[in-house]
Amino acid sequence: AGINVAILGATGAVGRELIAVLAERAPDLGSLTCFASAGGGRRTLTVGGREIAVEPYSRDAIRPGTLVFMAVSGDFATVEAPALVEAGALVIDNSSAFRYDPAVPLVVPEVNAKAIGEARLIANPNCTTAILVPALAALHAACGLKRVIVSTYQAASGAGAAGMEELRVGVARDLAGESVPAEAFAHPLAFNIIPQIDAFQDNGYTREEMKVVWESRKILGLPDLPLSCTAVRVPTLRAHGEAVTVELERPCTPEEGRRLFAGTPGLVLVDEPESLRYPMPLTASGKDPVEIGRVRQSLVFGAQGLDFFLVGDQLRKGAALNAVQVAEALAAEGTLVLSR
Ligand code: 11C
Repeated sequence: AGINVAILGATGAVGRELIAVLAERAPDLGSLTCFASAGGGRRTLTVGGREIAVEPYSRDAIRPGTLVFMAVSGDFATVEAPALVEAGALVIDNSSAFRYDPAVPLVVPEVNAKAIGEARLIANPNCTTAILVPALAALHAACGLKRVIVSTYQAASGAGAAGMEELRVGVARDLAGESVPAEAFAHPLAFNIIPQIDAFQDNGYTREEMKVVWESRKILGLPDLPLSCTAVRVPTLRAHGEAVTVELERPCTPEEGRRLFAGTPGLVLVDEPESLRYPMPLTASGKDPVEIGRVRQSLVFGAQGLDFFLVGDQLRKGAALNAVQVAEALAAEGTLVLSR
């Protein structure tokens, strides 16, 4: 019999993507039960042309041995994830509630599947981190990372289904000469860019920028890696772009960098400037691999530096796909033995 799976937060952008990714990659599940907030009552969702029943969540509805994907708020996960683990579930949590807890593995399977060990609660990283670390890990293994600078171009989907809808409505209203709403974002996003994602911290960086720092260091196992990030919201729908500059311990030519990226699981090299092919949200959206290209020798760090650009689907590798890959890693290691 297959594994029993539950999705908490099934009606959100990440929840819906989890349903789609599981249908593609794990069609033989024992069962899939979708939950949303208890207040919403019983309802149905249409995902990929299929009608999916959505149940109001209650802790007791999760049977021991269930694999639970949580796509809910950090506050909700803080309470429910440990309770479900205690009740015998295996939980993969998409929120930031447990990412910085040293006892909870934070996993991008291409990079640190081994960190999972015997854990029954695994944290899924922030989307911006998830699409970045495979390239950084490959560079570190080949040439040693010395310093990293990242600038992001983040899509509306990072603010969930409400963010995507606000952008769609905002563009239509702006074109009609009407006022543009700003609820999911601090300012109207249509025809704008916003250099603020999440709350400002005491050091002047935003929490989104610090997530990239904290999470990349933990996943790469490089707690002191000098890394800084500027995170910017742009009016695209569901794929984040990142301009990355690295300084390396050893020289690396752009050609070597391209070869390295082309051979790295989870990345697809799109780097043919002569035919105008490079990573873009329009080509990366809805796809599993992170597009990487524009690989250049850094004008600042010379032979030991590279500049490049990557784009990854925020809802796929940035969230749902990575979570399902964590489950696949558990299964591959034989640790997806669900009952204790
Ligand atoms: C954004 N990266 O683009 C955020 C969304 O920590 O899982 C994901 C937040 C998180 O707004």
